[in-house]
Amino acid sequence: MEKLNKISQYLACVLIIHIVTCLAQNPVREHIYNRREHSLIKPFLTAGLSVPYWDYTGSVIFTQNYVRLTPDEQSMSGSIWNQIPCWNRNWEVVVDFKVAGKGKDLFGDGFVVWYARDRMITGPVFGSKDFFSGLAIIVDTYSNHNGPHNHQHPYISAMVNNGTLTYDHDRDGTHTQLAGCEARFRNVEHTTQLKIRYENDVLSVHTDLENKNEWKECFTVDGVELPTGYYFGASATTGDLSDNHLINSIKFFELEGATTAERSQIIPHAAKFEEPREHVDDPKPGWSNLKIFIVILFGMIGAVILSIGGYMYYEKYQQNKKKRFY
Ligand SMILES: [Ca+2]
Repeated sequence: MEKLNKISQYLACVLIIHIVTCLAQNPVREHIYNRREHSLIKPFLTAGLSVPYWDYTGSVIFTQNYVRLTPDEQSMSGSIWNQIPCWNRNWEVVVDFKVAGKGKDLFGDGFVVWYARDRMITGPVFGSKDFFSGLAIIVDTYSNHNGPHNHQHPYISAMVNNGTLTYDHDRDGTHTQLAGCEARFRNVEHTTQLKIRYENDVLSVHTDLENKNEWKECFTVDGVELPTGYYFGASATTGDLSDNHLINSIKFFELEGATTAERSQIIPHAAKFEEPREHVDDPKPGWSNLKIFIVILFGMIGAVILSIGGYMYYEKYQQNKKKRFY
């Protein structure tokens, strides 16, 4: 009997140690659940050649290993859209992607990961509609603009739109972005990933681009209000310049927080972002300091010559006047 007690005590001890170890390894606070209906994972195609939970437009093709949004050819455009609206208050989406092409210095245009009200509508914003409602995580590979907002490309940025803002390609969307970061991911062999996390109105984007298997912060912004009931999607476009834009997987994770329809009526809003400004053409190149100096110098010389000339004329006039009296 005593032996049985000791054994049960021992087993209880082992069980407690096991639970404590498990809790230490998997902190309870995360509560992340992968949700299949918002994810795009292999095998993409069913036996009947349909794609569960996703629709697609344009140049999209599905292979065994990836979904190709565009090929490395000019003037291509394609999008994929989740069929099921997302009712989760808090979520995380991990996009495994590949951007590669023949172009060494010139390539484009890029792709967008969407959380938007309207789906399957093609348009000018990387293959999808402008004046959208929702969130766009824009992965812009081509710099359309060298100006005051200049940064290196590729560039990842976020835009929240309530349907009234236009994405200004000529300014690479810098007038409407919440935040952004430079990123290098083209033509690499290893996996490149993007993690978009939306939790209690805080939006953060992390990248894993250097094959180190660790997340690097791109940006975090708070005060981002997004309704529930929108759709996830991805779209890409090529123009004069091109690239293969491939999606290897989209994994959706449910974070702790209510699944709610109550938030479906709120209007997308970001507390902090650059106010939309009128599209102003670049100013004509300004005068250089040297040019200004030369102009001032010649101006002064001119003024001196005029003064001397004037004085000499005056002197001569006075002399002529005196002559007339004599
Ligand atoms: Ca661009």
